[in-house]
Amino acid sequence: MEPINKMRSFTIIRMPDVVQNFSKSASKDRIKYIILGCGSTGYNVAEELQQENEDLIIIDRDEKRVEDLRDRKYEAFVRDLRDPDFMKNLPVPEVAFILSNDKDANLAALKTVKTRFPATHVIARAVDPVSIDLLQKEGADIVLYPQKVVAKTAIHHIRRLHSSRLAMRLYDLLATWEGTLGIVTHINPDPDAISSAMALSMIAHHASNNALNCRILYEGNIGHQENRAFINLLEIKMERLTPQILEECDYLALVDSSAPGINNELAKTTRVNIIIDHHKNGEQPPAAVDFVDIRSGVGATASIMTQYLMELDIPVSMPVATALFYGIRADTRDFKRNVTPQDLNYAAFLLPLTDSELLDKITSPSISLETVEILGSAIRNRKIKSGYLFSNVGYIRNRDALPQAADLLIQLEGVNTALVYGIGDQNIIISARNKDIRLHLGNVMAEAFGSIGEAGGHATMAAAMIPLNYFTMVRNKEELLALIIDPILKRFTSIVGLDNEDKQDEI
Ligand SMILES: [Mn+2]
Repeated sequence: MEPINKMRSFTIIRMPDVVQNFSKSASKDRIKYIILGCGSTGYNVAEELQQENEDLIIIDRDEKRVEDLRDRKYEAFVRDLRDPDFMKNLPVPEVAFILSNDKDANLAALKTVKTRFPATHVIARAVDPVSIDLLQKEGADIVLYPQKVVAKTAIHHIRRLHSSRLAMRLYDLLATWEGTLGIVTHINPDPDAISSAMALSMIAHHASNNALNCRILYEGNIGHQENRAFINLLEIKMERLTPQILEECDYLALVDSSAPGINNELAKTTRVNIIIDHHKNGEQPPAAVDFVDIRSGVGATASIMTQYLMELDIPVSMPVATALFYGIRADTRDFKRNVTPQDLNYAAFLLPLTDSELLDKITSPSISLETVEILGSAIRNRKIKSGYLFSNVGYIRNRDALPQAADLLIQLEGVNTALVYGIGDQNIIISARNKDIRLHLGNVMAEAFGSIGEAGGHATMAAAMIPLNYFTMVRNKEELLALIIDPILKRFTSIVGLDNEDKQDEI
C-alpha cells in the first residue's frame, strides 16, 4: 500500500476530472456553502443544510470519509486544508464553514479562504480557547468554540425549563380549583396591574375549564384619564373590593403587589393563594401562599403574565393582548425605564395580537367632563398678584385634574408661578407650577406646608396635601375651603414676599 501522504496528493491531482465527471455544483462559478473539514460537527452542519435543500460541497482530507459522504449523495472531495491550493478549481463559496478538529489546519484554511475570496463569510471552529483569538485575528466572521456553545445552550434550556415549569405549576394549581377566584390588584390600579389580572383570569378559565369564576378587585381610584379610557375601551369588568366580596371568594390572588397589606388594603393576615409581582419589598412572601412568582428584574408584571401565556400556549384574545401590551408599555414608560430584553420580547410577541386603533384611542383619550369643569373653574377663579396666580377649584373628586389645571394656567401671560387648589374627601390639595428661575418651588412649598401636611417637589413643579383632620366640624367642603384657605396660603405668600405688596390686579 502506498503511504498515506502520497495517496492524498494523487487524489488531489485527479480532482479536476472528478469535478467534471461527478459534480454539478463544483462546476459552477459560485456556490452557497462549503464545509472544510467534515468530522462529526461538519457532518451535522451538512445534514442541516441538506435538509434545507441548500447547495453545498464538502472538503475533507480523509479518503474513506469522503467516500462515505459521496455514498450519502454529498459532493465531497479529498483535499488537505493546509495545502494553499486546496481551493483550486472549486467555485467561490458564499459561506465557508471551517470545522476540522485540527487547529493548525483550520487556521491555514482560514488564511487561504480569506486571501482568495475576501468576500466569503467564514465561520470557524476553535479547537481550544487560544485558537478563538487567533481565528478572530485572521478575519473569521464567526468563531465557534463548541464547548462554550454547549454550556450556553444548556443554561438557556434550563432557564426555559424553569419558567415553563412555573407556568405549568400555576396551570396545574388552577386546574384543581373551583368556585370564585378574587384577583386583587394594587391600590389605585394601573394598566400593568389590571392587564395582569385579566391574563390571570384567562389562564384560570382555561385551566379550570371554566369551573373558576374570576372577579377582578380593586381599591382606591382609577384617576388618570388614560387608565379610565383603558378600562372603558377594553370593557374590563372590575369591582370595588368590599368585605362581603372577600367573603365570597374561595381563593385570592395578588397581582402587581407583593404581599397582603403592601400596596393594597388587605389585612396583613389575609390568606392569599397566588402572588405574582415584579416589585421588591424586601420582605419574604407569607409562607402559606400556594404559588409565588416575584421577579424584581422584570419591567412589568404583564411581562411575566405574557410569558405564562406563551409557555402554556393559550391563545391570547385581542383585548387581553392589547391590555398586556399597554401594561408593559406603561410600566416601562414607553419601553424607556427598567426595561429588559425579555420585556421587549414579550411586547413583540403581543404586538401583532393587539388592536392598534384601540391603543391609539387609549393614549389620546377625550378629556372627561369633570376635568373640563375643573379646568373651567380654575380659569374663572384665578387671582393674579405680581406674577403669582392663585385659583380655587372647590370640591374635587378627580385629583388628576388639578395638575392639569396648573399646567394650563402657568402658560398665561404675566404668570410666573401658579397655585391651583381644591378640596378632596380628606385633604386640601395644592398643585403648583413655576417658571421663575429665582424660585425653587418645591422648597418653598415644603417650607410653607411641610409642617401641616405633605409638601415638596421640583424647582418648576410641586404639590402639597394638607389633611382635613382638624376641620371636620364644618359640613360643607366648599365653605370649609373658603374659611381655611387664606391662613394656609398666607404661609406661602409670606415666604415669597407677596404680603408686602397690596396691589392686586385681576386679569
Ligand atoms: Mn407594575
